Amino acid sequence: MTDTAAALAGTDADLAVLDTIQQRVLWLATRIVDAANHDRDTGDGLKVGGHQASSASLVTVMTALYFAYLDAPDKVSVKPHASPVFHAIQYLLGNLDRAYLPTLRAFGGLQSYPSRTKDPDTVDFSTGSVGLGAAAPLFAAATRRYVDAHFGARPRSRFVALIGDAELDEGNIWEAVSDPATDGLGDVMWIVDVNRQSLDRVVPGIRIAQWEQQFTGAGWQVVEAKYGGRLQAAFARPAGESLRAWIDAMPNEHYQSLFGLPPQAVRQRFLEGAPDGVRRFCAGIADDGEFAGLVTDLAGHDFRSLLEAFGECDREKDRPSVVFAYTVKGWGLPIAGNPRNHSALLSTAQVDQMRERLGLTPATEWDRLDPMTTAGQWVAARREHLARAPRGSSPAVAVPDSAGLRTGRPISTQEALGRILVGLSRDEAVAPFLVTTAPDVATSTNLAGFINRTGVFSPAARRSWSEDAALKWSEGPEGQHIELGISEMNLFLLLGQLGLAWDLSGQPLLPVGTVYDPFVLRGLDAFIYSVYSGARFVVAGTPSGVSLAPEGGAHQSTITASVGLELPNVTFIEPAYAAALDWLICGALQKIAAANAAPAGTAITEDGSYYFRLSTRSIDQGPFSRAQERLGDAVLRRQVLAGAYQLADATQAAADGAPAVYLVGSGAVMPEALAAAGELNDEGIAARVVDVTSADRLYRAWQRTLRQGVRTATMPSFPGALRTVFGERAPVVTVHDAASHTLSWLGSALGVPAVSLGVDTFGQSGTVGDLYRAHDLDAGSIVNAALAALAIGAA
Ligand SMILES: Cc1ncc(C[n+]2csc(CCOP(=O)(O)OP(=O)(O)O)c2C)c(N)n1
Ligand SMILES: [Mg+2]
Repeated sequence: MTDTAAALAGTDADLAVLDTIQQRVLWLATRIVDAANHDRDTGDGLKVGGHQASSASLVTVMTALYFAYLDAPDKVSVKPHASPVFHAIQYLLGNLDRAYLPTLRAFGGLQSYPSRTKDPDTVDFSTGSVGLGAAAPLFAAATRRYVDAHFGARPRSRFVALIGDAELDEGNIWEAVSDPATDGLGDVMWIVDVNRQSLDRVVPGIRIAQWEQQFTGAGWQVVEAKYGGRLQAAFARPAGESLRAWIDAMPNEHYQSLFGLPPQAVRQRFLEGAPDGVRRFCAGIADDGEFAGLVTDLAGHDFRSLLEAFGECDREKDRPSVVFAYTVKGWGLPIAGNPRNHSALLSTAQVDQMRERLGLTPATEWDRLDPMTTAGQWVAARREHLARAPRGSSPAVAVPDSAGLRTGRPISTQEALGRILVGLSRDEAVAPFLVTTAPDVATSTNLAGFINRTGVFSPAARRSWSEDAALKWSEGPEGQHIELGISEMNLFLLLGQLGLAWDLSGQPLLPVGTVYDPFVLRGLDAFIYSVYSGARFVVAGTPSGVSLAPEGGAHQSTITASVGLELPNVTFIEPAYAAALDWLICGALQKIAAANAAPAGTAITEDGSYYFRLSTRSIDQGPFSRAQERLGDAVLRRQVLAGAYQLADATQAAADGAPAVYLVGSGAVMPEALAAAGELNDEGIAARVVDVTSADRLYRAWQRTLRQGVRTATMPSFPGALRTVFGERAPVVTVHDAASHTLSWLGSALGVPAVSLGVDTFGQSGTVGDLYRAHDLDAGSIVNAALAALAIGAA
């Protein structure tokens, strides 16, 4: 517990100051939403929205945190619908300009939900998709543990999450809590806002008991902040225990119905079905107003109870803690406890009354607390206490252009990835910063070589019980692979936090994750969450496509390439050849290293995170070597990084005046494209083969020039990346072991007829030959597609 909090738990005067502060926080949060809805003319007829009730239920908890408990290095994730409370607090602390207060949900204004990348004040964790922002601090704490073990201890941070009670329905919460990688994180404190309401309804029954068992079973400390001071005092009186037992056993719906009632009706509703002992005890409290206040006196609105609960969490060093803080949704507002209050807004008259009650006027309503008052001085002291030291900058990790991968034999991109990582782990400048992770697929995605060299991370050294020459699996604090259980959500949440270590732990890392490509979709929302938060990492989806032939439809990815291409802040890359992959992985890590090292506020051009779609199909590397001889390393590398290069020229015989066609492939299907080109060239058709290493980079280059044209109302230019490779105007065939749509835009970009081959139905078991034939990815189908494209062009 901090000094302030320790000192404070004792004095009523301090609690009174906190109460003054929380009244202003509640007012500002309420008014921020009110202004968004009533002061602005949006002109489009759409309701603006915002959540006054959800905000109000966390006002006491957040006031206790920011104005008594937190220290500067602590990191907090705020539940999405409490963003007005967060901004009100940042404003009172002097960290947010007043001009922003009326801009909630306006373009360029305060975001609806806390956003690391879009909000003007410092947000530690983005939230919005419930469950994800809640779990993020757990992975940030796991990241800090890793950073401390490898680079020396940082100043201690506590990782706090403020979570709605219905948010605990999200499965990813429990995946995060139960993963051994999050065991024992004593600096984690989750605070559940137990207002017994979700969006639609009062949560049925009493869920808490079950949730508490789930946390306890996963090794967490569970702390309850349930009853306020008045109720606790009542319980301590003779026969008071019967009152506690009665409230404890009361279903949520019954308890919640008390809030909508006038005080004189509360007693009867409260005592419906109560045993005689409870009735006798309650008869001793004659005043209806006092009675109603007593039975709804919850610890989530009682500073002393909350600070005691936080202190209990603080004292627990060896496991995460969760506080169940019982609150009232809409606390202090006329909509308090109403089961339909989730999106309810106070009327203008109600806001006017509230302003008046607080002694504010339209002229003073947005003011900060007067610095001459005790509350104003308290806030000023907290502002100083919470001021963070500016993040130091360190030189970028010097990642080489290539890990020096050499191979003369056929190899798959998946195997090549494993060897590239081993190569980088031998590079002393890069190795310390590499960290890999996988959801129980490390060995089957070829991370074994890296793991053999670097070991598996565990906070304490662990004895190995098996001796395996091929895989060492030695676990200890110096290990650089973090193994997860089978949870793709956890993979992307951990990658996201490793990818933010430069910010939240002051230590740039180079995180690399692997996952079976079809199951990228299983973690997609966490993937989106992490890149929306600004995290930078590399993820390899492997194996991928129907090229994983024997495994069948459940393991064959189809739409992942489209997903990779369309995800903002993600660069999607799918090379065919090992040497190209080497350049591309190193290029990605170079960009991550540079962006991580850039001082805050610098404008940097970066690609965000990187998604490599890799295959287990070994292919002959000869064609790439020949392209290397033809183009030279420097030119070829530049083109590979830009997104495409010519893998094979048309043969001379076919070149003189022959009809021309481009066979454009990506990934594991390049051998079929080459074979088809051979056949076409033999038939007198000038077929050139283009290997698309990043459909995403090509597409972006095209879109950039188009948008430029749109914005300036001028003729768009033809992007360089396409011009270099497609020198001639000729029909194209696109070939991809992924949805045919992924590359089908090329025809439009080049202004030529296009036939797109790809996998548009679910796969099945078979051989690569069987499946390529079934999906028209075999050389014969590619030849026919070329003839069709030529025919369309000629028609
Ligand atoms: C993944 C996801 N699903 C649905 C929603 C829509 N939603 C927003 S809040 C909410 C209910 C939240 O209830 P609770 O967590 O108890 O919050 P509170 O009562 O504090 O508002 C729902 C369903 C969402 N934001 N994210
Ligand atoms: Mg709730």
